Amino acid sequence: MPEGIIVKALSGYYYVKPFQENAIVTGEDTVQCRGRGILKRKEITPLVGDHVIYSLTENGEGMVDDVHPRESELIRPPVANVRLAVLVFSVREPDMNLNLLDKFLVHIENSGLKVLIVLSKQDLADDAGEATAYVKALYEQVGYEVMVTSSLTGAGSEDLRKRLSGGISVFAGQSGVGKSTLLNRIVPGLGLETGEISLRLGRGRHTTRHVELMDIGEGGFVADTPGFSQLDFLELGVEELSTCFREFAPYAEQCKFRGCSHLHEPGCQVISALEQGEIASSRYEHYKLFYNEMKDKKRRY
Ligand SMILES: Nc1nc2c(ncn2[C@@H]2O[C@H](COP(=O)(O)OP(=O)(O)O)[C@@H](O)[C@H]2O)c(=O)[nH]1
Ligand SMILES: [Mg+2]
Ligand SMILES: [Zn+2]
Repeated sequence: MPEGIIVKALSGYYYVKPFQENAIVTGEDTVQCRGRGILKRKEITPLVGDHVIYSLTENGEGMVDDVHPRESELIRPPVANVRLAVLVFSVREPDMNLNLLDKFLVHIENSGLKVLIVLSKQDLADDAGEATAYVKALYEQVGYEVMVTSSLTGAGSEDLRKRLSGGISVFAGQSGVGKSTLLNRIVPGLGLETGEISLRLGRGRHTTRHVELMDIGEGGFVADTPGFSQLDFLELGVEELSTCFREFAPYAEQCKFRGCSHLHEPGCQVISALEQGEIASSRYEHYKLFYNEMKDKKRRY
């Protein structure tokens, strides 16, 4: 029986992109499928990103017969088997927002996804790229993969295209950082709306928009979803926050007190690493900020 990947789910239909010889075949048309009753009895709700087995019916449509076990499952956006979270932050317009970047990273660290940080609109840098180079080095030191791109000059887009092949990625980032322009640059003919228009339409419609995987060739699929940017820390316990700052780990192990919050305790090795410049002050400041935000939130319930 044929197999494929669900690229869209809408009004009770699943749109399945067929596989051939067990590889994702891009450029093929999707098959509009209903879910078989047996899935409901097995309590399986197919998700976008699911690898499914389906059969063709007489009317040119199909039936999803079974869903392969998931490698991962994101709740927001609801996508299965995401391999990579791509965080897009522009050098300017809007300005680089490290607070938001660290917030995204905390959230993703907690989800177990791989992360790629893309610093976009490099052509707008007004300091010969110094600030961008600093941010790149900072996050690489922490252990993240960072790419620098410009959709104007095309810099970095080929590397990014290669990085996205062969799996499902989720793009996240503020409105206007250049996500759609970047995807258009990578995939000729994709034709995503960009700029003012998409900004205006995007506002206030975040919750109702459905998720859809874009076929970007060579087995790569991308979900470009604004929903991912609405982050809160509801699911995360304040005790777990420091583990989401991965560069704290080697120091946190050596703190004098078990359950050290790394805020004021004597013998805190995270604080002494900060003082010795081994932990970036922006990262530590954001840790403190998020910690207090989480405490405040708890108090309010
Ligand atoms: N100078 C410059 N402008 C860009 C670049 N990428 C996108 N833009 C502009 O930034 C605006 C927002 O881009 P868009 O792709 O819609 O952002 P999105 O909301 O993240 O999808 C548009 O006016 C684009 O033309 C870039 O690399 N350099
Ligand atoms: Mg866009
Ligand atoms: Zn400590």
